[in-house]
Amino acid sequence: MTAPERECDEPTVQLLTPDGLLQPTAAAEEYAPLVAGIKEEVLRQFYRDMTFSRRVDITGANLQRQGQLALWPPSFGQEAAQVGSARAARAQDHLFPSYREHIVGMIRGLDPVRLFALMRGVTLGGWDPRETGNFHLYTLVLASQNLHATGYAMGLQFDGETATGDPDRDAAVIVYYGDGATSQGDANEALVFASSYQCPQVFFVQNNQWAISVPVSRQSRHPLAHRGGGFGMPGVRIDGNDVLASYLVTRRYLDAARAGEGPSLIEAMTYRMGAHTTADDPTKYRTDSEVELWSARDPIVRYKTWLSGRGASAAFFAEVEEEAEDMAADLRRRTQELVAPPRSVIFAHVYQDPHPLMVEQAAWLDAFEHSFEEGSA
Ligand SMILES: Cc1ncc(C[n+]2csc(CCOP(=O)(O)OP(=O)(O)O)c2C)c(N)n1
Repeated sequence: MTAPERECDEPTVQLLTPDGLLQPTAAAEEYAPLVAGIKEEVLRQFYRDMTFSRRVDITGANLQRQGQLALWPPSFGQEAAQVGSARAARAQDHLFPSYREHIVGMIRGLDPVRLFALMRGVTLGGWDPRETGNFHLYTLVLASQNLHATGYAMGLQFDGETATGDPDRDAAVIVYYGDGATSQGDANEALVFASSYQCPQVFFVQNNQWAISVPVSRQSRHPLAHRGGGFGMPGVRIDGNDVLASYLVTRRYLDAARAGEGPSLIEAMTYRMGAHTTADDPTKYRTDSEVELWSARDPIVRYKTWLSGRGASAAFFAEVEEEAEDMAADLRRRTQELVAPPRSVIFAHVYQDPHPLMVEQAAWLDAFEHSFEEGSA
């Protein structure tokens, strides 16, 4: 059974229809009046962010095909879910990604060349979250970030960094994970602890319908949003391709978390338009008609239609395109200039003090590398 066949009548918060009309669903009624309160510059920024996100994806995929990156995990199609939720976070909040939240990191100030360095394999790790707006490290170990995030949220609580009543200081945590990751033990343990301790945390599930080749219908027999209720916290399904829904619903639950009202779970219904990664061929397991169905729900197209209807000019859209192209050109240039570190770096962070076996291995590697030099036997 393919993913769309499993779509059901679960109430879904949607403000913008796929045609770009502001027509809130019943579940979105309480959010509809809030749209008018979002400043025009913020609305424009959502569009800029989503355009940048897609441009970064195209750049990453192309560079991988040219042999400049080892791998690229695209977020193509998931722009609205990511941008809306990231823009809902405050400066003091902490964001824990999986491996696909490129624009979330960029919104928090991460230079995308750091992501490309990771995918090029010229760095062993990530970044210092204190320098990236509390955007924590990527992880390929599904749902490991959920435990890190809940641990962090518990820490904020124990340290009195939340629920003090000062909105400029109170902090919350948001963790991003996929529909496949919801089946991991870690994801469920994190929900238990977050609920028991009433942590200031939002669990943001991007239900992009597929866990590589496994459809969400195999992961869960009921909407993932219901998992929230099962753990004693609110669970809400949103149209993840609607940036307004993503922004307003995440803002509401992050505000609640900071105010001491505990955790919540948001299921953002979206679709991975591209491959799982550049190492995957989705035509092997999903149909063209399914992809077409979701293409018609493109998050950027609908938002552009809505913004145009509100008066955004062709000049604005052209300017954003140009900015995105400049960003991509700069990114391509800097990626190709990245230099691989010496192989000995693999020993750098294993032990604090020299370890005899490691010293021996490092010497072996050194001799091995020298054996390729001219004149070596
Ligand atoms: C603990 C663990 N088990 C298995 C894998 C292999 N794996 C990598 S991605 C993936 C599917 C993840 O799907 P989902 O959580 O829906 O996220 P998406 O990639 O669709 O964003 C799997 C099984 C892994 N990385 N980590």
